Amino acid sequence: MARKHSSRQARKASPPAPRSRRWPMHWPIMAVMAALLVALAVFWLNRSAPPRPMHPASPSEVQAAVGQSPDAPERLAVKIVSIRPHDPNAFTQGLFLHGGSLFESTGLYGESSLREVNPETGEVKRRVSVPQQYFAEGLALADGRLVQLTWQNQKALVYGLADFKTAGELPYQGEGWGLCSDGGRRLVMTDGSDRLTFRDPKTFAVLGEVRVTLAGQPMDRLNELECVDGTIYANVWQTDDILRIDPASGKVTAVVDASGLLTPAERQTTDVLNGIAWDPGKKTFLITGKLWPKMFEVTFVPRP
Ligand SMILES: [Ca+2]
Repeated sequence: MARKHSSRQARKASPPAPRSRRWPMHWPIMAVMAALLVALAVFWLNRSAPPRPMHPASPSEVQAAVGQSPDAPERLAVKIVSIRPHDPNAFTQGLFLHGGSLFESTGLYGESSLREVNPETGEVKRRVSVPQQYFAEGLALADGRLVQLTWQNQKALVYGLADFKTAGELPYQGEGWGLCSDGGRRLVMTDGSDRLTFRDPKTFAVLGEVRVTLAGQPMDRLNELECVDGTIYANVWQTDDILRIDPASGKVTAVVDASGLLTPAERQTTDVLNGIAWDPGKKTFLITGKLWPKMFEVTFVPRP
């Protein structure tokens, strides 16, 4: 008690302590100043950080950013050779030419199909429906059979080339997007990422994989594929860009700007570009897309 009393007295009696009297008067000002400094720092940091894109950069955007550096891939455009009809109800997911016929896989639940199409007229010569639980994706010829990916069922559907009869299933892990046959030696598959997976054409076993980069940046959303003499072409989902890829390194060696094939009015009723088929006889590509009313026979030329 005595100590308490005496100390209270002492405090009361002692002269004002300059520090303790000034501090209570100024701390709100200092707190406000500190808050202002923090706010300024946050503002400055946000300003100096690169803007976050609303979506991953498209290959064309990355290429434009790279400019003419030694790492920059070739800039190509499409030159139209001819225009053919395409079933506007075909939600194209896979496309390739074999023996003068076009083989096409179409997607969507309840609407997926496997087709043989006349490449000149767009006439559907044969068509089988895919069971409604599957959303069909990429298509390729593998070991003499047609192999059709499914989006999320983790199995490929196998058909006889001559009769389109079901001939088994091949399991895999992850999503199925695009597929092409690399000279019959191996299959190349995409899954919506930046990865190309190489698979055994008979067993579908994984033989290896490579990540695709453009000037060091990963290129994801790789979709429909076309294997052409050891080079891989992939269109990029939700863009009009087609990439030419070196499968050994994963490096993009050219970006093909395939925009402008459809008219603005046609774009209103169609989905994205998704279909590349190489014609080895004519050295041209057939390009189409989901619900596109046309197929375009094109060559890839230097961009103007
Ligand atoms: Ca293809």
